[in-house]
Amino acid sequence: MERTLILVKPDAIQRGLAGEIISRLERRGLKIVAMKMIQMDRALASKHYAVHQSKPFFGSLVEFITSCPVIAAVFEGPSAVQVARRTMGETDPAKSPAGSIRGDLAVEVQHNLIHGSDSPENATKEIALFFNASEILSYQREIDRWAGYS
Ligand code: IDP
Ligand code: MG
Repeated sequence: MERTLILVKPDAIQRGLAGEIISRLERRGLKIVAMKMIQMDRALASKHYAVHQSKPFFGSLVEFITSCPVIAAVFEGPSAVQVARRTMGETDPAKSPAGSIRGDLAVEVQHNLIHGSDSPENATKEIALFFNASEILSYQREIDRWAGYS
């Protein structure tokens, strides 16, 4: 069982696409184990996107991600990182396949609606930036019980 950090970005909130995006991840089979709406500040944005600090788009990326509230969530499931990334599509919506979130709903690279962790190691780090352990409410045991596994 794996976890990944998802951010529903400001463009998605402003366009009223939060439900659609969350729904696609849920319908894929990932489970929400934590979720909150937050206004990211520059400090959090800089930490979250530290790997992109030297890129020419870093400044505008921080401006964008702090421009209005985002929904931060942790999704859980088998291969959650890869499953979420495939459901999202490529970084550039223009290169994303139809059927993916970015391929169906976005056109430009900065305003690509959603963040998803790119590795299990980064997922662990990113989740810790946004959530305390006590805010992550896994109910896998209940799901196993319904399925008759325990
Ligand atoms: P990812 O979100 O698919 O993991 P990253 O390469 O980690 O993509 O880039 C982080 C975010 O920075 C992207 O989701 C996008 O919003 C923005 N971004 C990436 N490349 C560019 C670019 O070339 N121009 C403007 N913004 C970019
Ligand atoms: Mg990334």
